[in-house]
Amino acid sequence: MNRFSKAAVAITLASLLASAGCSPSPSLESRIDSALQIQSIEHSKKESYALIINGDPSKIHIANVSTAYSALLKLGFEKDRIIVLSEKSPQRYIPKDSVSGQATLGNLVSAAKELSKAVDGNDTVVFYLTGHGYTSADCSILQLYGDSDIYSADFCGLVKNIGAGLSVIVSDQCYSGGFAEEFANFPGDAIAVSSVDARHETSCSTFSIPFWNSFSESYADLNKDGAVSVEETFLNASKEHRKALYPNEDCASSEYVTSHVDDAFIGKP
Ligand SMILES: [Ca+2]
Ligand SMILES: [Ca+2]
Repeated sequence: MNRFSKAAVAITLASLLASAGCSPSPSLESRIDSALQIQSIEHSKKESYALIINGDPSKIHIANVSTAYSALLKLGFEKDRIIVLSEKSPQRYIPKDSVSGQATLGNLVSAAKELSKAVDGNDTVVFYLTGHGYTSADCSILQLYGDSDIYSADFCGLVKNIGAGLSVIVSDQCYSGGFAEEFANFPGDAIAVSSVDARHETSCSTFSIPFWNSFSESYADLNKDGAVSVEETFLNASKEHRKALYPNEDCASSEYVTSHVDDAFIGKP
């Protein structure tokens, strides 16, 4: 059984339990459905959505999630359009206005499915992946919560199915370059950045904290046009990352991969 078949079985099982009255709390899908107001959504509106994914309970990864969440709010993302899938109990540090759940493969597939109903070609979706990553047979893999993970190619497939006008993918786990590189031939507009290439381990926060914080720093606006773009915040984060990990250049070999676009702004101008 492949990974998606396993996820489909898990979702079916959850649906059966729910229909039998065994689940007192609303499912992740129904909570996302309600937060995004999918039934009454006006597709002509240009919206920004975010999906944060972290499978690890360590403080450093939870701090990454919180930093990304705060930065997205500062950029003008609305709380009810930020979905956070993070380890065991993200509701401890994510406000109720945002939907949160455990970062299992089943929940990730459900979140992507719900987003695909809300999102269309005039919307932006930002994905942030953090936690532990590893590699097997030259494939980059992100550890999810519990006994699950996702391969870079499967993740790229989920992003493709969501169908945003612009997809921005930020990943900082070890071997995360494999995730960024998946988007080089993406059919839509995509910018994918990673803290390291597909062949090395790295330190996540030395990249991601400056990445998320740079959006609101005037010094990161390199061309002085009044706003910090994705490439500008990437360049600033890469510089800080290299400085923090010096002299280990392999661990700081961050990547900036694009498809059909060179750079973009995210959030509200
Ligand atoms: Ca729209
Ligand atoms: Ca700028």
